[in-house]
Amino acid sequence: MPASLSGKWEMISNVNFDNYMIALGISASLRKIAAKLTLKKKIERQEDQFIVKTTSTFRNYTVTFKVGQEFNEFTKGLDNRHLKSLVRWEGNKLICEQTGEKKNRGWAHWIEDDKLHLELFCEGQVCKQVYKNVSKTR
Ligand code: ECB
Repeated sequence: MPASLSGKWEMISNVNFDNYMIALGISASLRKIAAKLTLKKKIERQEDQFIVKTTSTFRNYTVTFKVGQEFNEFTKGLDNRHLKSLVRWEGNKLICEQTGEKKNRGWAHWIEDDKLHLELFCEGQVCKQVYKNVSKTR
């Protein structure tokens, strides 16, 4: 059973995604496409280095970071903003603060009941996504 964030995950629920995208300033036409997607995550971890790949039939997005080391993030294909991002552990939650034009922006990942949980937040809006594990085991 997956006790870590690493592995392959597929979205099974997505609450308040539209308001999160509105907070990011995403156009109505793009939001309509994005709302229909079943997002997948592939999370790889090597010591404190993480690679988080979000994929879909429409667009993909990859971020690579080390816990505790601020990095420059460009949200290419999302809202296309430049951010200063910092990821830290808070208990069993992996938390990212994304500093830039938008206030109170970031995300949090954790495992609960063998599911990958994700909160995406921006300017008071919180989108809550849950992913099931689809890692191949043999
Ligand atoms: C990569 C799929 C993008 C599909 C939506 C395309 C356009 C809509 C534009 C912006 C919407 C904002 C976010 C899209 C939702 C998910 C993308 C990744 C969100 C994120 O920051 O994930 C973190 C935590 O897992 C790692 O990058």
